[in-house]
Amino acid sequence: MMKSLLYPQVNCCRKKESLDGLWYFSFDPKKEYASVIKGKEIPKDTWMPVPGSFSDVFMTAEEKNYVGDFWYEREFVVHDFSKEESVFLRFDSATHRAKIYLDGECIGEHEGGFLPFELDITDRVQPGHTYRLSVQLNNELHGDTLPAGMTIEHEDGRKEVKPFFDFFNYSGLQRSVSLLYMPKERIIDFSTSTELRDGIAILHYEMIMNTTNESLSFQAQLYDKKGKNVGSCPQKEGTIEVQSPHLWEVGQGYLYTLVLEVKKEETLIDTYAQKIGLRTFEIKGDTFYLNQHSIYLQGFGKHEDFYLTGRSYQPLVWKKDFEAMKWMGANCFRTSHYPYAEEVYQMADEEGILIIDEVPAVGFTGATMNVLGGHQTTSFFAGKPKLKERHKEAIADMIQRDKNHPSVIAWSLMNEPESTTKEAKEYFTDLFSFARTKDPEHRPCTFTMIMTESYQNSQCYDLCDFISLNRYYGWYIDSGDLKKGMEDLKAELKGWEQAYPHHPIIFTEFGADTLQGNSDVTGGMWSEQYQIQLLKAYTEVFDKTPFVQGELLWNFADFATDPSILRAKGNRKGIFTRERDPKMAAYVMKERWQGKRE
Ligand code: BDP
Repeated sequence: MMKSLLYPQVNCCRKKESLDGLWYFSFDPKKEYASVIKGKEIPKDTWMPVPGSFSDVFMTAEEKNYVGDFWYEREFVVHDFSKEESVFLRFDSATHRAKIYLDGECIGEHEGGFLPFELDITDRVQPGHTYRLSVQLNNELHGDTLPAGMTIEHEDGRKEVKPFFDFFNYSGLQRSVSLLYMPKERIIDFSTSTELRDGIAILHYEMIMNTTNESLSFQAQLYDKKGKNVGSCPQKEGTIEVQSPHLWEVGQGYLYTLVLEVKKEETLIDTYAQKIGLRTFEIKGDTFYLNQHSIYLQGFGKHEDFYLTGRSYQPLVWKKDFEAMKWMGANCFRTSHYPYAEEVYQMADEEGILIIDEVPAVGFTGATMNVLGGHQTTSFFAGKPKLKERHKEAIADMIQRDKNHPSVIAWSLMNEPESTTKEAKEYFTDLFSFARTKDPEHRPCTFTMIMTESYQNSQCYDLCDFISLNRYYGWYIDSGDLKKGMEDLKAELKGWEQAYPHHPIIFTEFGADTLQGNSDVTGGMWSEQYQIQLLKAYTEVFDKTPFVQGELLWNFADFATDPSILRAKGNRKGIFTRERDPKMAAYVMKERWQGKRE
């Protein structure tokens, strides 16, 4: 049966209890606890807040950089539930893989650290009883995991992870955990899409049930922001026409509420409500159209990353990030390099900010530093059936989870993969056609291209609905030489115009590492001046190139990475510092973006 990834909801048919808070926590370097857990508790070494990334709270390198198995454990009580209800454990994410134990018995597992999963525990629990919930996590990376990397085992048994990507491998229960009580016969998914015709918005919807019971009846109701009913349809699948619709727009995230109802005879047995936006997003020729008007994308590549709290979902940090993005006049961000917490998309819906949603397919070059050694002659994709299976599952789950958000306008299926070989071509072709079957709204699909690959050598760019370039002219290439850098940038764009005409190109990454407060009147690399000069130079070129339809700066804020000769306390390409103070370049880009190029 199809899984359900619907965001947990509390209403007259659905209940939720949060299991967030303090859990016991233990590292398990020798993988001992799984075999002893039945009947025993894991050692209560220490405790850890959920949601949280464990690394930055510790005082030793061993703990911070721990790689291998580790455990979270707590108890919970099951409340009364009826025969018509089922009980589930829901993990908003568990990074990177998890085995779940109830009173010492393994009841399920999940691979992949950035998407939710549910486990049905109805037959294992009784109302009023207390249960021990133990979660065995593992944060190793391998050549066939998403994201990709490698794990080395040292002689003393200590494991070390080498990510094939440029962000710290934070892990743990980084998002919420909850206990859900839901109707046995229920809505497990639904989809929506909007059509605009002669000033009328036509909302298409479809409910997916976990039952084929033919005696059920269905109803969909649409309410505006004031709570006024603006349309309804008495079917499982249908359309609702909205006259004079209030469209969802950038900066004006007007949201209607779609209420889905299921009745058995006259009794309401399930209901699910979600805020939705009425909007269209299309590509025609080399231009993006939001609600049939052209739109230029301006904003950031981001990370889920903050001082101390690592990659864990922190609503206040996100509130700050949205305020900062609005302050700058940004209208878009990419969820580089993994799907973010579900609440982030809800916030973007409310704010009217566009999202390019990316799966955790990063590091598919097989190099520990993608910017230096990313280009290889042998294919990363040869003989990796497991990787493709996992990649498809992540794409399917991301699309299923995020498809009803008006903020989501496109899917990014990989960041900087090797795309020059015949194995890559086969892999990508299969993946792109798979993704295209999953989204009822048929959003555009893309992958972001590494600097060493372009129209000359990539075999896969023609699968993209729009081209996404990560470019570092003036930084990794033509370092410190913006004149040469811009000549190379212009030459590349000219080449693209010939090779793939009538398609939009966006810059999903461009930027320069910059130490806040490092002022250099001669504009040397790493200075605030250089960051400004580089961004100005790129954007001047963009303004003269009509098919460049978007600029997403790398990165919104400085972020944590593994230490290396290229990284001093992380990647410093942020327009904001890690603490969210604007660097001087923020004011320059703010002025540009508030001038609104559309
Ligand atoms: C690109 C990657 C990104 C890095 C960035 C950089 O997509 O994850 O952080 O380069 O080097 O290759 O700053």
